[in-house]
Amino acid sequence: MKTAIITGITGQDGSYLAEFLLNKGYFVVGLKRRTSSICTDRIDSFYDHANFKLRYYNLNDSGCFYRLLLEYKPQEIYNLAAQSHVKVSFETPEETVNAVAMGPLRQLEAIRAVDPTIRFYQASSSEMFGVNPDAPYNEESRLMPASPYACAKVFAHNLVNNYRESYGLHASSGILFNHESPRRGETFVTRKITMAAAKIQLGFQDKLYLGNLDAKRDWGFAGDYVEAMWLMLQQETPEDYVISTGETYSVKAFLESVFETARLDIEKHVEIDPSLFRPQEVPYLLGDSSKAKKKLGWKPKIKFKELAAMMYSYDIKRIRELAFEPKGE
Ligand code: NAP
Ligand code: G4F
Repeated sequence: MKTAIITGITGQDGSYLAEFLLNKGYFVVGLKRRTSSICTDRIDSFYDHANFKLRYYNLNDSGCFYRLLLEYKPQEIYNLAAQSHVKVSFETPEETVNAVAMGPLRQLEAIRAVDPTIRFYQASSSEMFGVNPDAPYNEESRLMPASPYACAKVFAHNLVNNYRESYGLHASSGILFNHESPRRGETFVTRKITMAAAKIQLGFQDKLYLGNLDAKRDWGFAGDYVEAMWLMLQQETPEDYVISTGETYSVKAFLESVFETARLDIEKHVEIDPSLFRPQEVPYLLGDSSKAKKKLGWKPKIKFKELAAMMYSYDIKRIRELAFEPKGE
């Protein structure tokens, strides 16, 4: 039985990847940082699985990572942990860069020392293309990061390449474009919109405040994207891959799609809040994942409209259940 370590297990991608690997028969060690509230909602469905173990780890903690490698002897490591919110990275740049850039450095050093045959996946991001005007972006496109988060991701991305070339590690970066799901963090724009629409529809909220509606993103479904992570580590040769849908839509288009499904009036319920704009914006992201299609045989299954409808229908069902379920005796 193969063993995989996943950092960031409590996040959106960590939970989908763990389910995917458990279904493939892996033993999965999920790493969670200590938080004052337990926060295991996304992993409750497999928390008690016989082949799953939850352990503590923080991206700052090198010694902890060495011990985990020695204890579990994994064949694969997926580094998904990060302070992943771009706007927050302008407010907490040092914490973000320490986790996002230095975390993978510490992990790669541990792999090199403990077992250089371990295969490593790094969660790189389309944010790294930043303000590069020449979309669509592929693996060769110029990186022009526009936030502390993206600068740190570029560092980690280059480092993976450096450790691959210098030490022969099987280390790959997936340059993933935005991917969403009903498990998306509630402060990212898609989930903020679907949750607000559900609450407005059920009478629990009146206004939704948003920032820049003109930004365009290449939005896919997280459940599709974790398969690509796994495929990268099954290749004989480690390489980097762009993972995207090849279609781009504005924040406004996502809002319109959800509000149309919810039969809500944007004019009545949505207001622009200037404090939600970023010091520097990434205006346009569009990916070209031809390489992943050709070499990994990967392609996205769920596209924009279906994704928006899926997220809204999950939120309205959940909020209805939370609000109206019987409270017991
Ligand atoms: P997410 O939902 O924000 O999850 C991030 C995970 O990292 C959470 O489990 C979080 O723990 C953990 N974490 C944060 N700081 C940590 C630290 N110092 N030590 C240990 N764990 C820490 O992010 P996601 O959407 O699943 O994304 C997964 C990865 O892909 C991230 O690296 C992200 O930057 C990258 N990425 C995401 C996208 C996307 O569109 N989703 C696109 C490209 C790249 P808590 O639960 O305690 O906060
Ligand atoms: O949903 P967002 O916060 O995602 P963003 O900044 O694109 O970053 C996400 O995708 C990256 C991959 O490209 C990941 F690396 C990163 O970890 C994260 O998962 O914002 C999307 C767009 C932005 O242009 C933002 O300015 O929506 C705009 N926006 C407008 N109003 C808003 C809001 N974003 C947020 N979070 N909240 C708003 O109220």
